[in-house]
Formats: sequence, structure tokens, C-alpha cells
Amino acid sequence: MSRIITVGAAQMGPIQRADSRSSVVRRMIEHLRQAKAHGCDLVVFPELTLTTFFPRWFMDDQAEIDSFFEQSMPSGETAPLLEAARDLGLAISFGYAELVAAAGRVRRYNTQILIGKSGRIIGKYRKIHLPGHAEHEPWRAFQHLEKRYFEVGDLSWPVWRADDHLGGGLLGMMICNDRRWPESYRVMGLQGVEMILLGYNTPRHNPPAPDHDRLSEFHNQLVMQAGAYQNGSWVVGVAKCGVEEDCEMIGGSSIIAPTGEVIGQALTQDDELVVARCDLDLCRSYKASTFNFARHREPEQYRMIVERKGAVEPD
Ligand code: ING
Repeated sequence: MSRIITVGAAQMGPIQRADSRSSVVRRMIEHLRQAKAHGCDLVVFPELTLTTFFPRWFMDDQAEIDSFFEQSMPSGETAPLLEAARDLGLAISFGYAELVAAAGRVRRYNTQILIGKSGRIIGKYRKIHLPGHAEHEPWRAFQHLEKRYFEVGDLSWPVWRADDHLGGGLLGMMICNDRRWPESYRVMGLQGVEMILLGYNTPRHNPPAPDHDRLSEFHNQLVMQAGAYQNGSWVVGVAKCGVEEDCEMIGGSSIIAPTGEVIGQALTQDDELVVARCDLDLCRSYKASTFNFARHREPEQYRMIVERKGAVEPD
């Protein structure tokens, strides 16, 4: 019996600073309604999908910074989203800025959660690869202060066996910049992952390397397709995109098969639902042959990958 999950990649267009969470939740619920009409089981939303991409600004007033964070999940503003998903019988995954008060300390993470059709939280992931910088760099057209506003995630990259509504599939999550690092996929690949859910907010312009700008969509596809193929896994990559506060972010939300092929892709830079039927059993032949890790990997030869942070050139 094939294990097919019908997935909706719910690309979000721009969210301006003045847009309320409630207005964003309304747009997300419209996605859920469309997804239900198309027979979806699971709907995936982008990174930090409740607000504008606030790391583009330098702020030093903590209360202002914290206005972009969720103090609880759900909250009064996000509860309607979780209720709508449960009422429609849809599993959902979405990203948000998570503020956690624990052991007398406040921690702030760039977080993505997965909620099952019953409304139960299946899993949570906190972004590990934080790009950008920690101090104000006024030379930039816009900032990218994720290293300032978030802590490095402390949950590694877990993989969960989703409930039977999702084919009992092995699902994992990563966030945005994580998708550029092969280690992110491989840690989940080594847990047998069959579908990786990820969201991204990717400015087209990268101030430290403007010559890369013209390749933004190519690099986006390259890393997700490679990650899918090299780990025999589905990858669902979902953008928040379009022009937010004068900063253009790329779209290109994609549903990618374990073959490495893109089987669905967004065409706009706005709210757009991409739907595809994803057969988890397509992973099997890759995990059993070309990427049979137990048979072919030589971890003894890979020690440098874990022991060395930066490149060290030979004399
Ligand atoms: N955004 C970008 C990303 O990794 C970036 C940062 C842009 C890195 C362009 C390199 C080049 O897609 C986030 N939020 O990580």
C-alpha cells in the first residue's frame, strides 16, 4: 500500500511591518481552505510566517524586538489558525519567532513547528544555522541580524514518525539558511527521514556578495534538490516572498521528490498554494541502493567534518 501525503506548499507574499498577525492568520486560513478543497493532508508555511522579516532592521529596544516574538503558542491571535487546521483535518507546519522563559532566563529562537491533523504538536525545531551578523552594519542596504535576535537552536534536527494520517511518515524540519548546509539534511537522513519541511525568507540582494544576487533562485533550487536526492527524501521548501518594506525576497516555493526532481513550484511572489501528491515509498529505492548509508558510508574518514569548524588550508 503506497503511503501518499498530499502536500500544500503555502507560499506567503509580503508581510509589511504594519500588517497585524490577525491579517496574516486570515491569509493563512484562506490557504487552509484552498488546501482542503485540493485534498491536502499537510500544509507547510514559511519561516517567521506571522510577521515581516524583522531581522532586516537594527533595533536595540528589547520591547520593540520582542513585539515580533510569540510569547505563547498558540496565542489569542494564532489560536484561530490552529483551530481552523484542526476543524479542516489538516496537519500544518509554520515558522515563528519563539520567546521562551525557562529556568529564570528568556531565550529567543527562530522556530518551526509541526502540528498533526488532530491538533497535537508532533514536533518543534529551532534554527541552527543563523546567517548574517550580530552588530549594526550601516553600510548594508538592509541588515540581516539573525545572530543578534536569535540563539542557535538547541534541539538538533529531530525526525518524527508522524501519525497514521500522514502515512506514518518520517518527517523532519529545517529553516532557511539550514538548507544551504548539507549537514542539516544528513543528520535527518541518518534518521531515515522521508519528508523534510522547510520555510525561508531569502532577500535577493546579499550585501556581502552582490554578484551572487543573479543566482538566488538557482542556488535555492540547487541546495534543496541536492539535499533531497542525497538523502532519498522529499523536500518541501516554502517562501515568504515579494517586496517587504522595500526589500525583495525570492519565491520559488518547491515540492521536490527523492529523485531530486521538482514536481511543483510557485510561479508568483505572492500568496500561492502549490499542491502535490507525495508518495513516501519513492524514497525507498534511493535509501536501499545509491544512498544505502549503512552499506556505503565511511564515517571514520569524515572526522574532520565534525572536529573542524573553519577551513584550514595546507601549508
Ligand atoms: N535567509 C537567507 C537564506 O539563507 C541568505 C540568508 C541570503 C544567505 C542569501 C545567503 C545568501 O536563504 C535566511 N533567513 O536565512
